[in-house]
Amino acid sequence: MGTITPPITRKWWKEAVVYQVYPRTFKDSNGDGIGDLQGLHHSIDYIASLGVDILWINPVFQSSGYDNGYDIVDFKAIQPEYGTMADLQQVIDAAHRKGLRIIIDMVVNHTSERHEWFRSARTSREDVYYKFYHWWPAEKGDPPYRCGFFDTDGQGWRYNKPTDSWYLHYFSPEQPDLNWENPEVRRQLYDILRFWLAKGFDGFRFDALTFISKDTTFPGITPAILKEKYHDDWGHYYASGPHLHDYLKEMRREVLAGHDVVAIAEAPGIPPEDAPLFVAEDRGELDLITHFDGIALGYVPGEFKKPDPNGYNMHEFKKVYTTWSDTYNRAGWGTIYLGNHDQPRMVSRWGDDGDKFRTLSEKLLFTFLLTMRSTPFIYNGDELGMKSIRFTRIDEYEDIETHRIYDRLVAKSGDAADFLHDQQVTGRDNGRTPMQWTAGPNAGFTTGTPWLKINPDHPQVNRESEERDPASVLNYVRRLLLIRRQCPALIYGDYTLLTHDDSRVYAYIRSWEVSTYAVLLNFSDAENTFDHLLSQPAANDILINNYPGLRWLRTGLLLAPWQAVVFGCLPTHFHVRPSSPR
Ligand code: TEU
Ligand code: CA
Repeated sequence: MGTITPPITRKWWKEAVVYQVYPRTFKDSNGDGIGDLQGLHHSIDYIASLGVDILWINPVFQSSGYDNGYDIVDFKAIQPEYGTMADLQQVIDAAHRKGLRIIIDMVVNHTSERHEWFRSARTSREDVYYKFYHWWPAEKGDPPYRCGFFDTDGQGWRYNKPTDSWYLHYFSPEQPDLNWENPEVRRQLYDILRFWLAKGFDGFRFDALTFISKDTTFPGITPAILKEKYHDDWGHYYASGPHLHDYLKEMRREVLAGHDVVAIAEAPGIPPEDAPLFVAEDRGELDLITHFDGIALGYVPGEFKKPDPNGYNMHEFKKVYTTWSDTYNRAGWGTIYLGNHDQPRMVSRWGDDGDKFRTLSEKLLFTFLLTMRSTPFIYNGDELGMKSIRFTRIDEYEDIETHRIYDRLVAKSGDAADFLHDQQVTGRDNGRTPMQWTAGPNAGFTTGTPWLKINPDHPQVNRESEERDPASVLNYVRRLLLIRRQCPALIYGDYTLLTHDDSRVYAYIRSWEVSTYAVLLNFSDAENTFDHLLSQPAANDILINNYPGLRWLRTGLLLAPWQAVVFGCLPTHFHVRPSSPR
């Protein structure tokens, strides 16, 4: 990409592809059944072999283990089950030697209840750490309702006897929210961030960062207000704190400025029109945010992760990704992901994970992910085509979210059968089953007993056999990553949606200067004709195709079920007739 001058500022993190490793699930090195840093260290060659650029690891800090590391007890220590600080340093150094950048997940919205700050805070209102958290004194009556996502009573406040007050927790009661309105809290957190930059990390993925600022008058939020002002979404209210942007600017000045690092925030509750406020270069805040509009599709609005029986709708899907892509034409740069550690497996959610179409649809999803105008995130195991495990019993789950909501429903109605059924589609543990390295015992993940059941399909779906198969998902992903690297137009080029009205085919053009690419994706298990091509591209204009060939009809191209194809050639050779925007 030596000579290009894109219409926007070039940055390594715009041209990069992120690979997310959930360490618990990735590779166990000592037989205790839990993935660890040495396991990751020995897998760096594999990660580099994919052709990705940035490695994001989920939290490995000392934690009380309620939420797999998202409940931090000591921000500067490593959870012993993952290894030591020296092990982490080896991972950082090995990644750098392989030309990878590496970023760490920082959880700064809350701590563990066992963090020394909170243990001290909860003893007395006079304690210096009391003001590190948010409290509602009991003499003011019951606190105004807040949603606690992972609490059995659904409440975001928990009563603490020694202080006779309630503390705020947006997630579980074991995860009290830090009081960012207190400058001393921010000072301490910035110090922690500097500590990790000094270890050699190339940036951060900030957990739930849009939730950090709170209106400490804690106004009443009635269901009517929530509906009218916040789209019935607590995440949207939580992301509306009064000083959010002040803190992000301060963090940039105090910590990030002068470092060649990337700052990525998980950004629940942010609508596309607000995204530039976070990532426009002249704002001096963040570099990238990850939105939730895509992964919310196909769920019943207002109900907790209830799958829509009709699945997701292609019109909505195209609308979400087109809107977000257009947002960043004005300012900033986007991200795209179809799965992560909080989601079911992407092939189960967006493709068809049945035997017939699993490989084809997984390849189609990767074709989409890696040809959009955004920094793509690949979640470990998706490159093998891993699918959701679909547990049937509550005791098979480890996830705090599943357990707490199950308990809440059982307490309420004595029955959580429907919920368990829904969790087969939406549950987070679907995406957390151990990585499938081999066809052998425990998929080569561990020599011990895995912390979470391994998907029984691992004899068919595993790295070892896919390495040998040129037609595997793994090798397809490698080819796509190479193509993205070689075609700057697939990174920086304009995005133009072609199939506005088609309910099954998602097709778009990526173009920039003399390069034009057409991406054709048949999101269905039926054949579909595509008639936007006026002439037949030559065989060597096909960059990638998840089928051995193409079928041309007089009326156009006949796309096979879940067929994905990318054409590339000069715009003059390649006749494209975009449909008029709706
Ligand atoms: O996710 C939190 C997050 O913002 C959403 O998934 C949230 O549950 C949703 O907006 C509620 O409507 C992060 C981590 O990725 C997750 O693994 C942690 O459990 C969570 O924060 C708490 O730290
Ligand atoms: Ca281990």
